[in-house]
Parts: sequence; structure tokens; C-alpha cells
Amino acid sequence: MKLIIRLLGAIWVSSLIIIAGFAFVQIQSERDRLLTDLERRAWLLGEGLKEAVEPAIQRGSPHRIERILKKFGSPRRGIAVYDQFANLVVATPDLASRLPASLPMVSKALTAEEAQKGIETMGGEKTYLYAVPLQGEGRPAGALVIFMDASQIEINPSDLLQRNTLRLLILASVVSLLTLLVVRWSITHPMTRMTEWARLLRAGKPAPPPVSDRLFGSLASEFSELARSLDDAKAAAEREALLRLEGEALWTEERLKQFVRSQLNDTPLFVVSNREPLIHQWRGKKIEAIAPASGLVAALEPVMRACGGLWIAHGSGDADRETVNAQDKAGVPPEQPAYTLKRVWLTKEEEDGYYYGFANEGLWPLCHIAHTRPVFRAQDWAAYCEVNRKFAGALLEELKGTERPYVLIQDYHFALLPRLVKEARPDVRIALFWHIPWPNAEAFGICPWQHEILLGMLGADLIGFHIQFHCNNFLETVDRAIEARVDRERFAVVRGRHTAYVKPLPISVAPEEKEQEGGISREELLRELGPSVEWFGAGVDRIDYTKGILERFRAIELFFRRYPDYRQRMVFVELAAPSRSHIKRYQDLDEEVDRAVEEINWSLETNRWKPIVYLRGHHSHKEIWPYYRHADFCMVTSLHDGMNLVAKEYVSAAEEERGVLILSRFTGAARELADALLVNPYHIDEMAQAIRLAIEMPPGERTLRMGRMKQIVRERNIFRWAGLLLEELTRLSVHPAGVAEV
Ligand code: ADQ
Repeated sequence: MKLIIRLLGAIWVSSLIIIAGFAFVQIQSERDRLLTDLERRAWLLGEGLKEAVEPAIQRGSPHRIERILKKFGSPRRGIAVYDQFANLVVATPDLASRLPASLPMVSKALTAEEAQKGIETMGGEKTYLYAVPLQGEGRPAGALVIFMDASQIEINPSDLLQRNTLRLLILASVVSLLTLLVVRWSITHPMTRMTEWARLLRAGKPAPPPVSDRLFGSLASEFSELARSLDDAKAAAEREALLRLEGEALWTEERLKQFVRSQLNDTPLFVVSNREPLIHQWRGKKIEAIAPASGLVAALEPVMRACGGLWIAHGSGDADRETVNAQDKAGVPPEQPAYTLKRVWLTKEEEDGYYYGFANEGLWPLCHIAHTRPVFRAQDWAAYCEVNRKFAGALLEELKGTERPYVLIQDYHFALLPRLVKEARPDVRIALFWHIPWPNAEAFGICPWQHEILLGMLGADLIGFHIQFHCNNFLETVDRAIEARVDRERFAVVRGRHTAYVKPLPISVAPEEKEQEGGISREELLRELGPSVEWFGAGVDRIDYTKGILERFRAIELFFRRYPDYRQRMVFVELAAPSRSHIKRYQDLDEEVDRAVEEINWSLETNRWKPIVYLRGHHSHKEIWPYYRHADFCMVTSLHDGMNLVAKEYVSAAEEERGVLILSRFTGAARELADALLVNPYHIDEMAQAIRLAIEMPPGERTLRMGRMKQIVRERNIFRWAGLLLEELTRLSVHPAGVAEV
């Protein structure tokens, strides 16, 4: 209210000043105009009469002068004639009574022999005088004076103000009214809604911000962030309190933070991976930040958010260079940085040879038993070595000045990095985590550079795999391929003075803390899938030949052929992200998947139903979440998979009394999620049967199985993975010369 009074006061005062200013200027210009007019008229009359009066005065004929004056005089315009001594000779009758005995202006005109003019008060009235000398013989014979009424020149300011009052009232009222409306629409109303919204947030009822315009948009988003942080802090405090009550030693984000703080003693954490946690890409004229479809990123991102530190990765987005500083670094997440991302740039040739070539056409198929033949090219290997050296250089640069730092190297893209770093900096404590399976020694032995790879990996102090089986395979491979002492009791490889420990550390996901806000409901999803649809299954994958997507589709086809009652009533939704599309094998697979969907849908579909809804593309976590949450079953049918995080993400998000997980027994996740319906993805019949089992599973059994799996994923979460990994690493006392001891 005070604001409105102030605003209106300001409007009225400023209107008054403006109107008064205009009135003043108007008075001045009106006066000037009238004066000029009087002057012009007096001059014309004076000069005109002068010629007529001059002969009469020379002759000394006052009667003739009188006649002339009578003819041209009027009540508002007097005329007088004076003799050479400035004595009045004749004046028009109205004027005669008012004339003073002498007029100084007449004497002045006679002396100066030129016309004089000015305003004087005569008989109490303003009068304009124009005195012009009349020529005699060689000297003035007298003077002619014109008297003009000048009373109208005196404009009364109060009259003018009175005339302008109406203007003032109209102007100030219109401006006030408009201002009141604008204030109401643009300030008071949004403010009221913001206040109501803030009240809701305070009451712990999250709601989307009510305004998005420029005036309050940024304030609202800052406010949302603040509310979210408070909400998270509150939720974390509640969880901690609950855990204390339950007496459990569950790993949480908060516990990991505490652990890192106490164990690492502020030594920063360094992570190296090929895939970056945030890719910046041009979308038209705008830059978009995308979280890539990657299990590694899904797992490590929450850890880095909790612990902070530096993450070095390949800058692969076409707008990545536009979003880093001079040191090629950027804060992540951009709106509230928790850690730093340093991007390393690769040339096209390096990316081709190292990433697409050796890593993904060589090591990836070598480590996965998926019957795609690995390709080993010497030039790819050379690029792989080069890029490993490049990353080593970037990392060592960052490690300068930090004593005994912790480095977590990720995956098969950097098998050579541990040794390169250890040789340069023996004090660095290095963990290498291998996210994909490790095959048996014989299978790995076909790699022409297996020695270099093993020696490179053994530069690490700790080598992690998802499951014990992969650890065993690794030790067996080392045992057969290189000269080293394999200590099976301590699960370590000793070479010279260096020991590398090998441990199973099953990776996981961050626990699902709360329902996603504003997510689409199951009813809406079913309606979108078709009018007769009662159930739906979901699949979420990178389009990769190890994920068993084609086998899954064949199982779905078989299911509908064998159990036609389910046609029209069930749909399978596949969210598939294109991956590694420069590689021919992946291009072929992409086409094969497209063809399979088309063929199966064509042979089974009806007017208003198709068995498979294929959503090819990258989807955000928010977009995927409703499918996880509401699906009746999720199919993870990898032919071979290190862990598979989709299985854990699904368990984490699914409705407890609804979801069923159909899981390939060849995934690492199958070791932990024993309550899933475990299948052999090569056995199409068995998978079709599992779909039926999932749909028809009694509610009690569903809840029991899903409940147990949720418990496992909740307990064995990503914070536990990171905690155990760091715990192992901090327990090692690394010898300055490179020897790790427990
Ligand atoms: P990936 O082979 O990438 O990981 P996975 O573990 O299943 O496989 O993780 C895939 C991730 O990508 C998940 O977070 C999933 O949500 C996401 N994703 C899948 N499809 C998507 C889509 N269409 N749009 C957007 N996101 C999508 C490797 C190993 C795995 C291991 C992980 C972690 O191959 O065995 O579990 O690393 O160690």
C-alpha cells in the first residue's frame, strides 16, 4: 500500500511540475507574440501618420492635425502630437484626460532624432508608446506619439493555471490508473502467487514456480533451487535420523561426503574417463547440456557431486569449447557447481583410432561374449597409446602441487594410463575400475597387445571389476600372459616392488529418494499407448549388440503369437539411444533393430494397436522415469554385461506392488538381483514365457520380489560402491617408489 501511495504521489507531483513548466513557457511566448503585434501595428500607424502630420506641424496648423488624429484615433488607440519643445499640441479626445504634462519619451525622441518605444503605466493602465520625431527644416519640428492599449500583455498566471488544472487532472488520473493496473498485473499479482508458492514450499509441498516472466523468472528459479536444497537437506537429515534409529550402516550421499572429508583429509579426488558427464551441443542457435546415455556417467556423477574434485574427460560435444574457461574447465552442474570438469580435446584421427577403433572395435567385443569379432588394427593401437599419453599429460599437469593424490581411472579406454601416471608420480594412489566384463584368459589372449595392456593396468594400486568372476578371469589372464606373482590369497599381483590389488566392487545407482515431480501418470501413459492397453513392458538401452535388443523383440513377437489373448492389451515400449554410430557394426545393428520392429509390428498390429512402441533417441532421466515407474515389467536381456544399471534403475524407481524385472543371467546385476525372472537371452522361448509369468504374477509375489530387490539396490547403492573403493584405496600405504602394501 505504501508503495502505491508513493507511486501516486510521485505521479501527481511530476504532473504538476510538468504542467506548471509548460504554462510558464506558454505565458512567455504569448507575451512576446502580443508585444511584437503591438509594435508592428504602432509602427505602421506612426510611420503612416508621420507623413500626413509633418506638413501640418511645419505650417503650425493644429486644426488640421486634430482632424487627422480624430480620423485615426480610437478608444484603445490614442495619438498625440508634440511641438519641438515637447509640449502637447493635439491629442485624441480619449487620451487627452490621461496624458501627463510631459512625456520623457518625447524629449528623448526629439533629442536623439529617432523613434522611441516602450511600455508605460498611464492612468493605471499599461500602455505601449511609440514616439517618432516629425521633421521640420533641418531639425525636429515636433513628435508624433502612438498610444496602444497593452493591458492584454499582462497575462495573469493564475488564469493560465486555472485553464491547465483540468489538463493536470486528466493527465495525472490516466497515468495513475495505468500505473495501478500495471502494478497489479505485473507486481502485486505475481508477488501474491509467489508468496503462496513460497508458503507451499515451506510447508514441504513442492510445486512448480508460478511465474516465468523476466521480472520474476530468475528470482523464482533461485528460490526453487534454494527450496530444493533445503528440501534435500531436510530429507538427508530425516534419512540419517532414520538410519540412526534403525542402527543401519547404510551408505548415503552425506555419509560418503563425511567419509571423504575424514579419510582423504581434503586431498582432492581426480577422476579420468573417456565419456564426460555433461556434453554441450548446439541445438539451432542455443547450446544444450546433455547427460549422456552411459552407465559409467550415471554411476560416477552422484559420487562427484557428493565429493567434489576434478573430472578429466574427452570433450566430445560440438559446443564443448564454447562452455569452458581458458584452462578448458567448467563447473558442474553449471547452476551450482559441485565439481570441475576438465575437457581434453582429441583430433578426428585420434578419436577414430583410440575410441571407435581400438576401444570399441577391439577391446569392447573382446571382453563381451556377444559373438562379434574384435578388430585389431596397428594404427588404432598407436592412436590408443597416443591418447593414453595425452590424458596422462593432462592429469599429471593437474596433479602438480598435490601430494599423494587419489586418482580414479575409469574403464577400458585407459588401460595404459595407470602405469604412465605411476611411473611419473609413484606417490599417486590409483584405482582403475573396469566397467565391462573380463573374459577368460584364452579369449583375452587373442589381443595382440595383451602384454602392454596388462602391464599398463597393473600400474594401478587397485583394480576393480563388478563381480568376483571377472576378478578371477583377470588374475588367470595375468598369470598366463606375463611374469608376475599372482597372490590368490590376497587377490593381488606383485611385480617387482609394486602390488596391484584386484577386488570385486559391484557398481550401482543413487537411491531413489523421492517421486519425480510432475511426472506423467500410469493412466496417461496407458492412454497414450492405445485405448485397449492394460499393461506395458519397458526396455531402456544404448543400441549395442551386447544388449540383446533383437532377441528381446523376437521374444515379444513369440509371446503375442503364443498368447494371442494379450494382443491389443499389452504393449512393449523400447527407449533406445543411438550409440557409437560411426562403427559399421553399430550402423548395421541400428538398421536391423528398425527392420525387426517394423516387421513384427506389421505382422501383428491392428488399426489402433502395435505390439512394440519404438522410441529411438536419447531421453533425459526425467523422460525415462515414468516408464520405469509404471511399467508392469522391464526387460534387460544383455547377451553379456559387466553390471547393467538399467536393471538397478528400474528396481529403484518401479512401483513396489507392480514391477517385475526380467533379467539376463549374463549380466553382473543378475548376481545381486536374484528375485528377478532370470533368463537366457539366447533362449527366445524362455523369454516369451518369462513375459507371461511377469504379467500373470500374483500381486503378493510381485511385491515380495520387488521389495527384496529394492532393499538390495537401496543398500548396495553407488555411494557404497564409491565408499568401498575409496576405503580400499586409502587403506593401501603406497610406497614412494611405487610399492603398495596393505
Ligand atoms: P553401459 O553399457 O552404458 O555401461 P548400462 O549399465 O546399462 O550400460 O547403463 C546405461 C545407462 O544409459 C543407464 O543409466 C541408462 O539409463 C542410460 N540409457 C540407456 N538408454 C537410454 C536412452 N535411450 N536415453 C537416455 N539414457 C539411456 C557400462 C557397462 C555396464 C555397467 C556400466 C556401469 O557396459 O555393464 O553397468 O558401464 O559400470
